[in-house]
Amino acid sequence: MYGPSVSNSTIDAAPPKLAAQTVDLRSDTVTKPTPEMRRAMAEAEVGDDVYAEDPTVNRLQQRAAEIFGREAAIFVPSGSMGNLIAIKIWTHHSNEVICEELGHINQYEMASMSAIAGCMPRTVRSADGILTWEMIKPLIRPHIYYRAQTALVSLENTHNMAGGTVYQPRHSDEICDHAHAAGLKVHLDGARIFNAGVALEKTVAEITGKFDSIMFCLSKGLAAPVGSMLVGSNEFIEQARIYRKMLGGGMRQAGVLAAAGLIALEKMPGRLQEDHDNAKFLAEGLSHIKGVKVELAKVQTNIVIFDVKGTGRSAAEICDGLGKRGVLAGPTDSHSIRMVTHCDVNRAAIERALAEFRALITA
Ligand code: TLP
Repeated sequence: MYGPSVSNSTIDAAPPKLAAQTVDLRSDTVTKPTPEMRRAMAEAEVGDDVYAEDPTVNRLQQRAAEIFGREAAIFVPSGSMGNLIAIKIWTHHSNEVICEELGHINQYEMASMSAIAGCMPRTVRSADGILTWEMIKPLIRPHIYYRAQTALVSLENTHNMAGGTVYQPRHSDEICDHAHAAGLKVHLDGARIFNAGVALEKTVAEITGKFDSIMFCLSKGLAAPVGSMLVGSNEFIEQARIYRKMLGGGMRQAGVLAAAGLIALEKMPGRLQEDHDNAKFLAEGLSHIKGVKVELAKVQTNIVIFDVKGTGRSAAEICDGLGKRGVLAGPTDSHSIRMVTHCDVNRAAIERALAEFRALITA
């Protein structure tokens, strides 16, 4: 997709040539805008959003704030920028940010928290990507002037590289309560928070109420072409507006994008259960293939990460072979593969992916 060809990671794979019938399971970022989104984009009322005069962007921001039960929200070009803005607001240079080791902010955001916000990630590894206060507490630096100071805890829900795992709200609430008592802010990388809400049968407001800031993506399972939202207090969003501009993310007639975002927000969460069901079906099917190991209990949302060591082939070899058969997936390391279900792959497409996988392994 992007990056060099010498690589063993999902998102660094070389760009494939896509045939019409390709089953693209590399990510839910590949989702295309729906026909309704395209119509809304064509008809969107627009203005200059740097002057806060784009009515469609303003509507999207207001709806996002309402849905999350917060004072305000801001439309940002990407999830990565949203996370960075939050880190920038909650920290000073030389602070530390506690996060899970495989978290997106630590692995896939170009070290922006260090390069731009001047912070160090302080990481802890958790087998299912889910942190507890017991894991976080020992990582907090003592208040001594000659030690870097901890400023922020950042959680990821769902946790992408742990396979779409979900925080039980009582655990994330508990982390927020303890962190606040310790004088720390808590940010949520909720790129896929609507998937978590669906899995928990709770509203996103219910499961994010205690966080100081929330980033969520419109451009993943919700299928908007571009964009993410930052949500929080009026004061936080005012500061976010300044940093968004500083980072080059001030957009002008962005209503054409926000129009798709509004449909993503209102209409798409209601269909995510289908992606979760397809992920379970996929995982179940994979688990019957010789040499493949899937932890079915970990498949809670729309991401399936599975082990192929037992096939005697590397993850890259398998992805390469699948690609030639019209099924796209990406390695997450030398022996693991990630497949992500979304609205552009239906049950028949999943069945085809499984059939091609079986044929590849037995060939
Ligand atoms: N995730 C992408 C890749 O960058 C890995 C994917 O294919 O899953 N937080 C989380 C949890 C994410 O998964 C992603 C993107 C982001 C943030 C960043 O969003 P964008 O791509 O909009 O910057």
